[in-house]
Amino acid sequence: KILIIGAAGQIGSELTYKLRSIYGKDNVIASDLNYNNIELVNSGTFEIIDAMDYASIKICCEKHNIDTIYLMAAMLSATGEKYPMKAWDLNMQSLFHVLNLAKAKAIKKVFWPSSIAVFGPTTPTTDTPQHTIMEPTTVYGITKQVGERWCEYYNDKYGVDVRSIRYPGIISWKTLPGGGTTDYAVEIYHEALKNKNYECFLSEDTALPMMYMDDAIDATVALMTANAEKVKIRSSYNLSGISFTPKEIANAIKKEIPDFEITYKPDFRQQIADSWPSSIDDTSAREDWNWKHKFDLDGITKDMLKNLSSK
Ligand code: VAH
Repeated sequence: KILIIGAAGQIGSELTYKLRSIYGKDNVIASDLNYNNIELVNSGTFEIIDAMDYASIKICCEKHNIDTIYLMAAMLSATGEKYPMKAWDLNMQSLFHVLNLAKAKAIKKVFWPSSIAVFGPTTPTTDTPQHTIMEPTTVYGITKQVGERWCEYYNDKYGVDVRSIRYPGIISWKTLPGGGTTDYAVEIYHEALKNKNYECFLSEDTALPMMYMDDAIDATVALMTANAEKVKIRSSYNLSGISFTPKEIANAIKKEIPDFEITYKPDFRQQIADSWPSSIDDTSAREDWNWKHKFDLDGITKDMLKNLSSK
């Protein structure tokens, strides 16, 4: 059976629904810190797990006969800059707990999300290669860079089947933005429908790698269901769909909402965004487990506005 830790989060909540549609509702256990996401709690088996508490994870795995864990709990880039040591403790302790369960053979397989945040200002910014300089300047990015090293170490030394993807910014409508620097690209759709205008916390020409949630979920399932020998990279796979700037996403919205207006008021998150690449080379993912994205910016915009208006 599958356990999702951090199932109430942006990716965790959609992974829960997708994995239940593939493996059957009773074979996917959702968990998070509290019962706040009532829809998720009522959608199937739900357990309270504090990702920093080894015992709560171990007990849940024994109770439900878990063999695969998707560890989706983390503190993201912007929030991590406000609480550096909390971000380090949460992001690292949770990873060690799950890797050590796999090392002890209590579970068989692990998915752990990395991020383009592993890259820093000295990384080549366009078509960022799979193997390159990584000097991340955010706590979140540091935890992802170090986490990748540990994933590769546990795979190499203990044969742990851990798999990982460096997610770009992810756009989705089911959950509200959760403290990410790329979350301007989620907020903008909510504001466009509510107020027909948006004050963007990044400058108009800040290009960032992005992906629609449907593509991110499909890539995660493709990686986790690939034959183990195809998964040649055990740190984390570069992955990208598209790249765009706030100006480009605003123009895409204007095609659907002609009188939408955007203004720009960069804040501390501009420095974070400036330290990240503007586009990613994901050839390894395309070659190893035939990844390809489906959604372009117009497709994302239409789907976001349709789903948010009917929500
Ligand atoms: C963040 N959405 O902004 C996350 C992600 C690449 C960005 O890691 O922190």
